[in-house]
Amino acid sequence: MSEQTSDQMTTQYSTQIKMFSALHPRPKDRTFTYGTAGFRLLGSLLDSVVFRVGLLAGLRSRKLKSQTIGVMITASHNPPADNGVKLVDPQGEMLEASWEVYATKFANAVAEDELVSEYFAVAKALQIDLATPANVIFARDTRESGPALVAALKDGLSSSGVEYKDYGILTTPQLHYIVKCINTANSSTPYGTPSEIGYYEKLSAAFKTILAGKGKPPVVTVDAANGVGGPKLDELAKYIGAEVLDVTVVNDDTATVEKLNHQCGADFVKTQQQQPLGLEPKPWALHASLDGDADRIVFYYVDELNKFFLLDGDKIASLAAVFIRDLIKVSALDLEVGVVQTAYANGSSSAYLKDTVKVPVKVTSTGVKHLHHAAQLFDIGVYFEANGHGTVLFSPSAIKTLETAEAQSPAQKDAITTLLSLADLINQTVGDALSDLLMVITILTYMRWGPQEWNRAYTDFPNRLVRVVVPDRYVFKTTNAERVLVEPVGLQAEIDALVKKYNCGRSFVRPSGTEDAIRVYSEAASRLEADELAKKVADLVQAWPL
Ligand code: 16G
Ligand code: MG
Repeated sequence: MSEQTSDQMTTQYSTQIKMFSALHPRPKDRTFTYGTAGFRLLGSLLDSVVFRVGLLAGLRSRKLKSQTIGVMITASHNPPADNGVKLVDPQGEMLEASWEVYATKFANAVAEDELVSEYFAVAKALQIDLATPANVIFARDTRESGPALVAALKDGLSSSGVEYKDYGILTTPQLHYIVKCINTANSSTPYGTPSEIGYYEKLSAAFKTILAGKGKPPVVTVDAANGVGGPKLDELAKYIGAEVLDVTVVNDDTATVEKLNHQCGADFVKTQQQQPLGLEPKPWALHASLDGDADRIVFYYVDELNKFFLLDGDKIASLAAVFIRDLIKVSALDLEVGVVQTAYANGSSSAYLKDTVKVPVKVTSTGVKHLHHAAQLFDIGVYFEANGHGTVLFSPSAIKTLETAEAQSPAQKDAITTLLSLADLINQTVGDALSDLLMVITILTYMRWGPQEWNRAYTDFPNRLVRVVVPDRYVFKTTNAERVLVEPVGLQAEIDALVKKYNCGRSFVRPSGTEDAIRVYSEAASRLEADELAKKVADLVQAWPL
């Protein structure tokens, strides 16, 4: 292929893309947007979108000197009939934001001719040589619409001359992991073996190393939302061995498609603040729920009266921050751990981190890509959304410091090796429910804590999240990490006036990045106040003349 010129490629791709695109017609009455987590809608409407994502993935690879790009087909925690597609950049990160507009343009091009001209226009504008080889890998979750969408993707890739590899069914973070492994294989710091088995081997080895001689980990029961996380966690557990980790996976029925995320999984547990269907919690024991593509996790337990206690992303961030801060102290190395949260972080968690743990806390807009980039600015950056999306990033310089440190005592040596093993245990590409599960278990084992001790760090302020449907959500514009509304003008002042009337009141309004709705969040000193504040702000938004 490299012997062919760019002009020859232009003619060839133009013909092929037109021909294949005709097999994947775009639904006429739809506008598609590449949002916070890619394209997401009813699986039956996604055929043309996925075909076109294939075209864009190839261009992205060509632009980045043939590095491998990932494409994940999943709709995460959404209902079984939904599906979605998103791109993964070479280091396993989310697609660079500036490319989202091209994704949206491709998806909305009306006829084949328009799509082809968009394709060449992007190639030209970004000076992409179409004779450069392109490499893409992809995977999907367990949804029924997955195989047909994979077929559409393959057409998009083949029609534009892209080399691809199908990784079958994976969790989202497994695909991110493999993308990074492939692209770092020939570097001085290869991330790992680029396969599903390589993933299990890396995580299980780090887990066993870190826990050697540290006692028995707590027993854990995991609700896998009847999604891809179930079979994958079973597999990971085999590599770890039942003698090391006692984990029971429930809600692991991926064959009954309608069960996916149905009254179970991380999103259900977090939003309903209750245990999932299909899991009978044992008092004081550790339980967790994954979401449908296993990139989110929340933990919980019940007391003997079956009262439910949630340990969400904020609690995970706090646990990780304290643990890492203490290890750094013992290591006596000049490293800083910081935490990144969003406006949804419970105010009590932010206060605890700043005032008690005394670590820097940064707030960004919602969405993994924002948190991830902010976390990269710390030596060790802990980032979690309250909903359980998150991970801990170790900067290359922090790794170097740890690797070259000369320990002066056994305690210091232990702290340094533990930090290094944590960097292997925790997925460095994206929030990963399986990897986060092992991290939490590791920390609890070190601390000799059960979920109750973990929960003691701080008490959440009661809070409420309300969804408001408005004629046009794009009228709502925010600033300051989505905490302040700048448009519609005047609305923020009214919200502020309401908030002032409540003890420890806080409320913000932002347009959803994934649904056609506005979200209103509130928290206050009591349940009643938090509920009332949310209702009043929601009423205000609803009644605002647009
Ligand atoms: C997406 C984001 C998630 C965020 C959620 C907010 C990724 C991979 N996922 O699911 O992080 O919490 O959107 O949804 O970035 P919203 O904008 O509808 O409130
Ligand atoms: Mg997810």
